[in-house]
Amino acid sequence: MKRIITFGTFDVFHVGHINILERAAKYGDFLIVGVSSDELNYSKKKRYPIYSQEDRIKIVSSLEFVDEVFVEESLDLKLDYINAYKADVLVMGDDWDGKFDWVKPACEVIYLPRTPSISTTEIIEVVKMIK
Ligand code: C2G
Repeated sequence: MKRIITFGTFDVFHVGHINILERAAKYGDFLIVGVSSDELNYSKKKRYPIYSQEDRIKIVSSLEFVDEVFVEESLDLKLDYINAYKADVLVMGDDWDGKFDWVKPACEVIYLPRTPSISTTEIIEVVKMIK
């Protein structure tokens, strides 16, 4: 039984998020998702996500290929989460390419290509321009 872990904010949930979670799930038998807390986002981006942590967790938990969800409180705790959830493989989008290689050899690390032409930031920009 292979356990996969991935992390993300999953704000303004879109098809790029579905695609990475669906592909991550195919690498094993059990998919665990760390959803970044509102405070972690604030510390990184100096703004809170549009969707609350509670709503983002509810959306990700509702997906049929997601088995377990927890709150990611800090980027520096990756290894602790990997160990706590007994993950065999860490999957991330390739915007993070190389950034989490330091968790090897605790687990395998795979970076998957991002879905082109869609992001939360772009959606927010487009919506802002609508009159
Ligand atoms: N993603 C993707 N294609 C897109 C947009 C996002 O494959 N068009 C992927 C990202 O590469 C990431 C996941 O979806 O693996 C979640 O993306 P974000 O919500 O932007 O998460 P992020 O803020 O990058 O994660 O430990 C990492 C943190 O949790 C932050």
